[in-house]
Amino acid sequence: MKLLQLLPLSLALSPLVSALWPVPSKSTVGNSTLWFSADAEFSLSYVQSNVGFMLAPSQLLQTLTKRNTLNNSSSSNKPPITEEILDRAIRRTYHTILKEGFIPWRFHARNAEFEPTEDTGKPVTSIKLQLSGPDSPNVLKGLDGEIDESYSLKVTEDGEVTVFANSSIGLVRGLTTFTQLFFKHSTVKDSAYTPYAPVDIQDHPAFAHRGLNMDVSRSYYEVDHIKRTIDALAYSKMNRLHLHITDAQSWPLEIPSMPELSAKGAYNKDLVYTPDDVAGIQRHGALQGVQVIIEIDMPGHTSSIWYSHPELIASFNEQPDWSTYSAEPPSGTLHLNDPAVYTFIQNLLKDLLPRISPYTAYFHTGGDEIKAAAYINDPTIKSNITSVIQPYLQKFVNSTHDIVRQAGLTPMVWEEMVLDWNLTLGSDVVVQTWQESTNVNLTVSKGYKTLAGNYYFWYLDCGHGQWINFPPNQSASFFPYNDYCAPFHNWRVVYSYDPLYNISAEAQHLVIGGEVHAWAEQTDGANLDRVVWPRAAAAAEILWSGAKDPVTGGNRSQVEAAPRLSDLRERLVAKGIYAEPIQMAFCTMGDN
Ligand code: CP6
Repeated sequence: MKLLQLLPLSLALSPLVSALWPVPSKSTVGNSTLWFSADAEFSLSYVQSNVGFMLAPSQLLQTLTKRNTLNNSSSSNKPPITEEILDRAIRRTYHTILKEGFIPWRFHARNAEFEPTEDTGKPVTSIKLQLSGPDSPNVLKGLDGEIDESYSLKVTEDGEVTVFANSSIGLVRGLTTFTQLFFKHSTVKDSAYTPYAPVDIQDHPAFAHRGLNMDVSRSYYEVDHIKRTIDALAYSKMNRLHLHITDAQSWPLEIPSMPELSAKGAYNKDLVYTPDDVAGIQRHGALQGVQVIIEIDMPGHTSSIWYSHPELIASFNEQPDWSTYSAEPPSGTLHLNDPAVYTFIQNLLKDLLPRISPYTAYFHTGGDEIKAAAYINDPTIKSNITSVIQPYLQKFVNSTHDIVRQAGLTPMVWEEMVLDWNLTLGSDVVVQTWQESTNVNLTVSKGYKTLAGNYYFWYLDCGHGQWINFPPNQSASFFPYNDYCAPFHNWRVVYSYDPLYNISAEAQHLVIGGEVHAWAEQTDGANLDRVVWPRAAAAAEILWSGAKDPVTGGNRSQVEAAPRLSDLRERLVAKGIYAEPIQMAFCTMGDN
């Protein structure tokens, strides 16, 4: 009964542009056709409205478009980074519309003639990118609240396009939306059309931090897999890739001044991320407004350090009762009160942080799933009593966070640091929750900036039926989180989570966003896309557009969302992302 009532209601209230994901804050569209083609003549200009001059267009464009007239000007004082962000955004826009663009046959009645004929509508004649002022010099670092990602997009019936924003990243978001207005034509060569002109969109994100946590320690991913994931994140208007780059099972991160760490701790000498790899990944992301945040998980989840520094690790690979000492085999934790560990962390971070800080404002110091029993075997603690361990943990985290701050970065931690261990952290620290939905309320009540996203709703790798077959010299065992990390969380589950669930109006500003998670015990390059996409995009809409339908005040309608998410999925597939279908063509195709 309820569903029957919802259906016509949601159709009546459906957002005006059925193709857009995530749904913009405000949009109106018409039903005139406009064409976009490689042969169309149009001008392209960057305007800084407060300065009032034309900025030099990129050389690149001339190779991408044949007869376009470009407004040239040498009076540009646009920072080179803004130039590079926009050059790339324009290349992507062209490529997405003209090369990747998909034919939406799945969304039309069987055998329908749904496409405009060549003589219908006008061409896009100009695209004007307008910035209200110069970018912040920190535009690549993406400190929450510093980069304004809002934009407005206007497309007139005469084919004039204007994207206006307060930062180049806002223009990136606006151009992304622009591409989603277009469909490739099945017979008119190198052409795409929009059936929606005129268009007027005003858009801004609901949450500042919209991310994916990707575990690249349990499984190694090729650099290109990570970059491809970043492209899909940006296309869904996500803006953070959290790389959980070290864990108990492998240390793939090369630290030049401590080469032994990855030489001995990686699965193989080829399965490492070099400083160039990391910088390349970060730059690839930052240029599209996706900051890559590196996590070194500590003091737990560190047994991979044992392979190079056994003297720093307690309770290594305790068998068969590893679960007394860790959440996952092999057990092992850094000594907590050991000057050698302090020196180790200092050297590690002094090497790593200056290399990553140009491209991110954050550094994640981990802190999840510490088992007190592990410190019985720590010669510097020799106790499993929480109250004995706690002051040493506090000191350890204080020291680590000071190093992070000295590098100009803001520390992030997992929720246990404040909820289980009751540490007192700086007011700058971002606490990432992952267990009960109600934990968001607990961390904001303590006054911490908080990230939402928990295993019931936003763990994308759940549902494999998690077993771990241990290496032959160890005992096989049932993997404990099978019980709660199952079943598979389909897109509706992901979409039905509200980061602001149960948060009072006064505390909501502390929920700065959230992350979906791709743990990698049973994910690698072969299934990455179908594990992450399009379900990460379901979270992307919650984080960009908000979980609540502004009209009904209730959760957003899954009935309304399904065809739009299907459309986004087609666009991801067209980009080379092997995203899963969320339904068969029949469901959107309807009857003749
Ligand atoms: N690894 C690390 C993990 C998990 C966490 N941290 C995890 C816990 C429970 C589930 C899935 C993953 N594999 N380092 C928790 C933050 Cl269900």
